[in-house]
This record gives sequence, structure tokens and C-alpha cells, in this order.
Amino acid sequence: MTTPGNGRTGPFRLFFHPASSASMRVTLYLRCRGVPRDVVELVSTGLETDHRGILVFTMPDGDRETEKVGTKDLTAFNPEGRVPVLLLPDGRKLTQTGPIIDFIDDFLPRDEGMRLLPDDPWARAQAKRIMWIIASDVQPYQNIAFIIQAMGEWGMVKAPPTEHPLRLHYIRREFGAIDGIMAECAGRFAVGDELSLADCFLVPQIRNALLAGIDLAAEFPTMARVWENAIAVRQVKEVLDEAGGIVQPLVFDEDKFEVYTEPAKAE
Ligand SMILES: N[C@@H](CCC(=O)N[C@@H](CS)C(=O)NCC(=O)O)C(=O)O
Repeated sequence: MTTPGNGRTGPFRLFFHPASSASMRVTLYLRCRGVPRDVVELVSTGLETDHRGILVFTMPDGDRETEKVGTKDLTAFNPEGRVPVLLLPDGRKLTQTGPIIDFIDDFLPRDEGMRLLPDDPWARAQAKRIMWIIASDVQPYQNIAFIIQAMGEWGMVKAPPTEHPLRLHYIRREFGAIDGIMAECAGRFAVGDELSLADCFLVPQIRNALLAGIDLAAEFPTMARVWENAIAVRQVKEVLDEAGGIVQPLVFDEDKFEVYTEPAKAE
């Protein structure tokens, strides 16, 4: 495969972090699609917490790209301050999980490996529908950083961040919608009997929901069935194991969060 690079050759480099659910959408895609490391190299960013206890992704220690940008501050590399980021051999960068996956896929042979999108236009649209609900209607509202900041700076009711009522509300509301959609289109997996990008987006979001204490089997039966089938797939299991298991493990620093949200701060 030739990657675009204005004459420069080399793999794409995916800057990601195992603690990031958005990153996991792409790492699941790469593993399930069978994309080799010489096509997309994985580069794990650094990770710190700020004074509020919020996770901050940093440039990776000792990486040549960190040398180039001259700081550990990720915003110097990606002004959005987020992961994942795809770096092209010529230095161009692409953000946002959906476009990153589409872009990589444009360089892969159509007839090799798992395609991860159904051929049927309606089924393909259902897969994208589920992906969009997760990326735009669930993940931003249940984001721990957003919830901590809202408690510390904007007077939102204080509660444990992982199980905050706002977080539970949006996960339950949208999971209810997805469960209804999947009642129509799921087979063994989110859309039909083949694993698709809908599963690659669903799995990390369910991992967040499990951390929030949601009982998937009791509340979202179709989703629970699909989840069990998805995590039994070897490639999915490998990615989950490498990221610390089936429940999202690392989300914020509790001690710093307590100091940041103590009542005196709110006056
Ligand atoms: N819409 C983005 C979401 C990316 C995102 O929110 N990533 C989180 C980690 S899961 C992040 O980097 N957060 C750091 C921050 O917001 O400062 C995508 O699909 O790529």
C-alpha cells in the first residue's frame, strides 16, 4: 500500500491512548480490519491529570514528533487537545474517529479482511446511524472531564463523576434508542451477523456504561446480547485486554477532584 506523503514514505501514525474510548473505536477497527503495523503504527500518548483531577493526554515521551513540536502539550500538535490523531508521512494530521477510519479504509484493499460495513445500503446506514448516536449524542455528554468541570466551575450538583445523574441520563436515554434500533437490525452483532463499525463504536461506549454501574442485561437486552457476542471475538478481546479489561478502568484523579470541588471553591 502506498500512503499519501508528497514523496515521503512510511506508515500512518495513530496517536491514541488506551484510556480513551474514542481511541478504542479506531484501535478496534484496525485490529478487526486486520490493518498491519507497517500501514498504521500505534503511538501511545502520555497521560497526566490536571489540578481538577481531569485526564490530560500529552505528547509521548521520547517520540520524534514530541521533539519536533518541542513541548509535551498535545494542543501544540492537535489544537483540539484530543485523541486520537492520525499523522500522515508528510506531516498532515487528521482528527475525529469517523473521518480517520474512512480515510485509512480508502487505502486498503476492498476484498481483504473484515470489511466492517454491510453491503446493503439500508444496513450500512443503520451502522452509521448507531456510530453517529454514540459519537455525537452519547460520548460528549457522559464525558467525565466535562462533568467534573461543570461541578467545579458551573455549579452543577456534586456527585461521583462516573455515576453522575447527568451521565446516567444521557447513557440511558441514547442506549434506549440504540436498543430499539438494534431490535430491528441486529443479528449476532449490532447490524446483522457480521461485526461492523457500529460494534467498534458500541464496545468502548458500553465499557463506559459498565463503569457507570449500568446493568446492561436488565436494561438493554438487545445491546447486552450483542456485547456478549462482540467481546467473544478474538480481535475485540485482545484490544480490550490491552486496554485494561471490559470495564473502563482509568478516568480521573479522585483526590484532586475532591479538592477542586470542595464547597469553599464554589463561593
Ligand atoms: N469527537 C471526537 C472525540 C475525541 C475525544 O473526545 N477524545 C477524548 C478522549 S476519549 C479526549 O481526547 N479528551 C481530552 C480533552 O477533551 O481535553 C472523535 O470522535 O475523535
